[in-house]
Amino acid sequence: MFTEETNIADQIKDKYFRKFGEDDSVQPRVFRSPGRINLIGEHTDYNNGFVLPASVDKAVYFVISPRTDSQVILHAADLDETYSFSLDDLSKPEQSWPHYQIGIIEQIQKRGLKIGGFQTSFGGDVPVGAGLSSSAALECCLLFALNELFELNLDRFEIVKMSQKAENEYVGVQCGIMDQFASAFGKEESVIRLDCRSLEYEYFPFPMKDYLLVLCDTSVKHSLASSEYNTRRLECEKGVSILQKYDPAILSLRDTTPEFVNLHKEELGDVVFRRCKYMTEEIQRVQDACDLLVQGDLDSFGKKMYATHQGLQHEYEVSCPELDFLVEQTLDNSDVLGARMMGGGFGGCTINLVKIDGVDAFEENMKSVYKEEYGIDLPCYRVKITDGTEELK
Ligand code: GAF
Repeated sequence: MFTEETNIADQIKDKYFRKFGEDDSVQPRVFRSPGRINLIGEHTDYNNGFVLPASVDKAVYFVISPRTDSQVILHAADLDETYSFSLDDLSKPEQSWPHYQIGIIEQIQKRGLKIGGFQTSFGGDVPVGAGLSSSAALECCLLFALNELFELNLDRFEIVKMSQKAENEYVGVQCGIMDQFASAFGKEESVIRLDCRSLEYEYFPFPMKDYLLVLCDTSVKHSLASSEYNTRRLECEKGVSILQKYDPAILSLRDTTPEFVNLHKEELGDVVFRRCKYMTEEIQRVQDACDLLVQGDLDSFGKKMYATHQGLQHEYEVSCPELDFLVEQTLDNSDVLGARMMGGGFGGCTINLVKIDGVDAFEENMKSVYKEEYGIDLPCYRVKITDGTEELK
């Protein structure tokens, strides 16, 4: 992974020139797509609900040029590994890192769009496996770049949807649309309230003058992550199929309420009931949290973050001991307004809203207790909210 000591885009550009040589007639172009955080609204995207993500100052960069043949040369600059193939053969290689890029090319071809060969060095500083969605950043960045290079005329919505499809169909992860949307539509110092059904969105200012967002990275990823993710989706679908017998207008959990779910508790059964309860409450929580942001009431906003964690831990059951431990450690710290696990779960980061004056002490304490409990050095990332996918000129 690259560090911020020198400009990361320049570091990757250097690697590009070392790999492909300098050609004065064609200057490579440079694109950036950020990783994302999510303030509130977890697992709600595939239930057609609301989410509140933002894109951050940890990003993926592609340094890229078209070629005159139909070869694609992908150079993973941080691993210094290369994978080459022809646009006529999109078969899946054994190593997994090229799957995201090939998935994007497959989507382009499925839409009947034409691109030529290209060569690229790519990399960045989004920590992999930490729940900041480096995969969505990779997908959006490459598709955005190819859209510019080959004049495909795709708008940002199409870029988001095709990137999600690449992940669903080629990579094989049944993710929702939040991560790709946040990476493509991010805006400096703003969080995005996204309606995952209509893709209508609104920016809410989230200036970080007095507070910082700090991610504490458990550095674990339990193997349950992807199988349990798919199971949660099925459990939600099961809930919908039961509830719509009583109200045919319920097409997803977005369309119902905690009260209605409660009325059918027995028929839903313990597990599906708890999934539906969490989901309907969380979708409402996003709306309430946005009202609190408008009122400038960050104390109450932070309490909502804790409520989300409770729901994810006990009702949706996607947390893990390391995440619960980190959230618990913040409860007596008056500098922390809110904390919760972030992303799909079973590892990755907690997100913490911390008073700026207390951040150093907060990090010091978290690192020390985590080391004592798990023997692991706890990476902490202070993230800033930045613009989404763009070309760097
Ligand atoms: C992962 C998925 F990719 C997202 O679509 C979303 O469901 C998230 O988990 C949970 O909110 O990041």
